[in-house]
Amino acid sequence: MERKWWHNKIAYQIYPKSFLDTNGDGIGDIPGIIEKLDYLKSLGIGILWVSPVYVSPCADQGYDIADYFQIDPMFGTMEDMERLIEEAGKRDIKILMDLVVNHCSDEHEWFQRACADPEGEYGKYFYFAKKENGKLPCNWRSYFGGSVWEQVPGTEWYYFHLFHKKQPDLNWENSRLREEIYGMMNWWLEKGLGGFRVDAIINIKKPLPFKDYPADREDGLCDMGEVLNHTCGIGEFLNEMRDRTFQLYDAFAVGEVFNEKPEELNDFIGENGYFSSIFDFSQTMEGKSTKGWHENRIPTPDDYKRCCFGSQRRSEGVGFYSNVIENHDEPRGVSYYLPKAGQNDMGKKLLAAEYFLLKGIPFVYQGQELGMENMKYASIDEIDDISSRAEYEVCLKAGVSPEEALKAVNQYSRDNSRTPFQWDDSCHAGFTSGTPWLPVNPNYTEINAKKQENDPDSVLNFYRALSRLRRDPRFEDAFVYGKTEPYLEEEPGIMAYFRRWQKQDVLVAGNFGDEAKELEIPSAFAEPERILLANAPVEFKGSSLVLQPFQVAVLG
Ligand code: TEU
Ligand code: CA
Repeated sequence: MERKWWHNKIAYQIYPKSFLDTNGDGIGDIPGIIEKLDYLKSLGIGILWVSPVYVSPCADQGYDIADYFQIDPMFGTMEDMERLIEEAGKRDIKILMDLVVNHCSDEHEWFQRACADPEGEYGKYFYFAKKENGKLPCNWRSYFGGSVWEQVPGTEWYYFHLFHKKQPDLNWENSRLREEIYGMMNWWLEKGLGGFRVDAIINIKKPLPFKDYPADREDGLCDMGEVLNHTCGIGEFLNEMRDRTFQLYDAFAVGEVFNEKPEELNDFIGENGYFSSIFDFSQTMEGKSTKGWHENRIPTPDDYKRCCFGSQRRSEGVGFYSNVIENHDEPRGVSYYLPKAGQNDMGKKLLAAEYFLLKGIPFVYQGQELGMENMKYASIDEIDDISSRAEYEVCLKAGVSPEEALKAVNQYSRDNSRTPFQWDDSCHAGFTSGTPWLPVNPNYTEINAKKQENDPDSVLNFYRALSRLRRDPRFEDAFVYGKTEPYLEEEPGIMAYFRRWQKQDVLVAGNFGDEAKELEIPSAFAEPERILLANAPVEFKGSSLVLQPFQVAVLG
């Protein structure tokens, strides 16, 4: 396999609005990111994905772009962005912009022109239709609830949106639209970007002509998962996009892809795949229901292990997944994958080591390195996120009590991970001198970067150690290119694996159970000098490794 510059990188996701506010308006900004580049460097970060900072009315927190060529004043200026790229570059950190091209904002000039003349040139940048015999072209349910069709006020026209109605879908069948997008991407790449995180990209291909699929709820609509099962031919767009953009710049592109079939993985991330990598969402998808959040089931540690190992097997010899435990769309990983008894520093380090040392590119979401946790919401009125509000309604419509619906929102709300970064124990966690746009998690007095900075046993310093270990020349090839070999896979509560590469051999072993366990390991590993990292003192009994509850040990 040809070695690429991104193979051995550790990536970090910034949700700018909640990272650091430097001008007191309560909104994180680009100067705030620049201020913390040394902090990120101290974590060994080599790739920085910045969630959208383009001009946006913020119906979906920047994922509704009104101008792809301008920075929204709430985040700063284009000069700030250029300075970020430059300053990051000095520290050997590459910036990824978020590429949101399945849709734009309804306030984008293209859409404004399209609405003025749906049959004109810009109308073809979107999907417009009229009812026929009183019926819309299809009964698909948008991701944020309700029909994908929305009426253009004062006309008989409807436009298509897979997400919020303020996010009209772009028509990728139109080659002029595609040219506009590639031109825009290359304009950004010319600025020295490292590449893109590619948003919601599986949705750009629609199975046409539009038609109904069987309804799966009382609303008479059908889930997009079903529609995507009927979709083929996205490869033509994605190959073209790669050839016309990423490839010309040796850029890193990580796709937000949920539904790749095993036999398609090579097309997505193989040697000449559409993307450099795609996120592994197998654990994220585990237990999710199409009926709504109230029907979801939280994965157990054994589910988690099965998902991770499944992905490791599928991708072996094919390419690199990007590994995450959370992002801006998910609850905090430590509040989700860890059993209650393990939701403490010990458990947080266990989960960190387990996912971070898998094959693939580890992505850390801001605050994850501190072990930031879910928020507690006492009422739906405290929720900002449009998707959570819509899901709350879905629960109520399904006959779930308001208490249960609120419980589901507490568990799954996207706001959980969007609360401001906890820098210190001063007012608003040091995030802003003003009023934060979203309340800070009250646990900031306990969980904050300043407190963890000087504590050698903090979660933060454990992440730093993990990141140093991954780049340790003695083991780097094993961690980057080595095969993942599950060990004692059937042992409940235990997640253990080897990473093997030529003469380098590493064993990662962790206990998600609340009782100590003795694991028989190859005797060569059962030596104190082979302990590379652990979250508690490691004990050997002959050639057995004794793991306390929520203990993890890395041996090599
Ligand atoms: O997400 C795409 C997506 O399909 C889901 O993550 C979706 O947001 C979630 O299931 C709803 O609860 C991307 C972005 O990551 C997300 O923030 C945006 O809202 C979405 O695209 C639209 O741009
Ligand atoms: Ca600000």
